[in-house]
Amino acid sequence: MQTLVVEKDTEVLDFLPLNGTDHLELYVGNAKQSAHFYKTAFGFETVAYAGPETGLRDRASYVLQQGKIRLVLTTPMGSEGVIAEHIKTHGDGVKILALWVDDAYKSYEETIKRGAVSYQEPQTLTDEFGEVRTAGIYTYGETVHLFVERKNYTGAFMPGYVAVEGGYKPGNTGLLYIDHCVGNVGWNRMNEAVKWYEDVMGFRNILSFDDKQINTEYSALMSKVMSNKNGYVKFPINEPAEGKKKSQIEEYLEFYNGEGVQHIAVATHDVIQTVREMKARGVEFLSPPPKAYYDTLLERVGKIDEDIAPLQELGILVDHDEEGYLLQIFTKPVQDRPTLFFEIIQRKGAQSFGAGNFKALFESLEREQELRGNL
Ligand code: TYF
Ligand code: FE
Repeated sequence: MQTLVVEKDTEVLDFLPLNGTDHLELYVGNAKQSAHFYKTAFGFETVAYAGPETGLRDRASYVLQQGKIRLVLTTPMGSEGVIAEHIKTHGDGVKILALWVDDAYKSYEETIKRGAVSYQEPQTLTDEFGEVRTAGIYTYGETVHLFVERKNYTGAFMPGYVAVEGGYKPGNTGLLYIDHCVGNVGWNRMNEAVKWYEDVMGFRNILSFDDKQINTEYSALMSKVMSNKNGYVKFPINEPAEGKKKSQIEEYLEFYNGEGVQHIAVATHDVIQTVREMKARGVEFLSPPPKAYYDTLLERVGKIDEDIAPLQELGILVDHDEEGYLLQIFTKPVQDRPTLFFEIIQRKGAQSFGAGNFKALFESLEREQELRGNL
C-alpha cells in the first residue's frame, strides 16, 4: 500500500510507509530477571517465549506487552556469539527498533537501494497461526531497524515463539504506546545520521535544538527530531557538544561503548497515576527540579488541568507549545551502566519534546552524573 503525503503543494510518494513501532528487542545479561523487573516495576506481562524448552538452543527471549508496547528481552545461553558479544561491549541495551510495515521485502529493497547496510535479508516465517515477514538494516552503532510485516498473523508474537498464558501478572501501570525512541550518536555524527534518516528512510527533520539552546552551566548537547512521513514514528538524535564539563551524551557513549538508544518514551493518559504506581513498585526517577520550577510553572505554561501539588511531589515536568502542553518525567538508568533510561510522557495537545524543560532536566541528570564521578 502506498501512502500519499502532501508536502508543500507537491505530492511525494512515501517509499517507506510505516504503521508504527512493532516492538523493541533488548539484549540483556539475564532475561529471566529483566522480565521480572519490567513486569513488577513497569507493569508489563509476558505474552510469548522462545528458548531451550521450545527448541531454541542458543538463547532465551521473553516477549512482554503493555498496551500496544511490546518489549522482547533476549539473553544468550552461552558465552559465544553475537548476542554475548553485544552484551560484553554494550551491557544491557536496545538492539532492535522494529517497525510495523505492510511490505517487509519492499521496505528492505527501498532502503538498501538508498544505501542502507543489511542486517538480515528478507525472510518469511510461518506456523499454524499464519505468516510474518521480516528484514533488517543497521542504523547508528550496532542498532538495527527490523521491518515486520504481519499477514493477519494470529499467534502470540511470531513464528518460533510460544504463547504464555497465566503466570505472574502484577497488573499494568497505564503505559500505552511508544511515543519516541532517542539515539545518541558520536562527535560530529549528527549530520550524517540526519541525512541517513532522510535519504534511506524518507524521514524529515521536524525539530532542531543546538548547543546554544541545550546547555547548563556545565555541559551541552545538540538534538534533532526525525519523523517518518505520517508522524507515527519519531527518532530524536543527540550529539554531544563541547561544554565546561563532560556532556551526558559523552558519558553514555563511553559506557555503552558506542552509539545506541538513549531513552524510550512511553505514553500514558494519566502521568500522575502511572508515576505514583511505578514509584510504589520501585522505579527510580530523576530528582525533581528546585521548588522555583513549580512556583513559576503556570506563568510559563499557562492553565493546566492538573493540580501542581502532585506534579511537584512526584517531580513531573510540564512544557507547552502552540498546540497544547505535555507532562513528562525521566527514570534513572535501568541498568548499572549510565546508558538506557525511560521517559513517561502524557501529551495534552503538544507534539513537541519538552524543550522548555531541557535546563531543569539536564541539571537533574548532571546531579546523577556527578554522583557517579563522571561529570
Ligand atoms: O526526547 C527528547 O528530546 C526529550 C528531551 O539527553 C531529552 O525527552 C533530550 C535529550 C536528552 C534527554 C532528554
Ligand atoms: Fe524524549
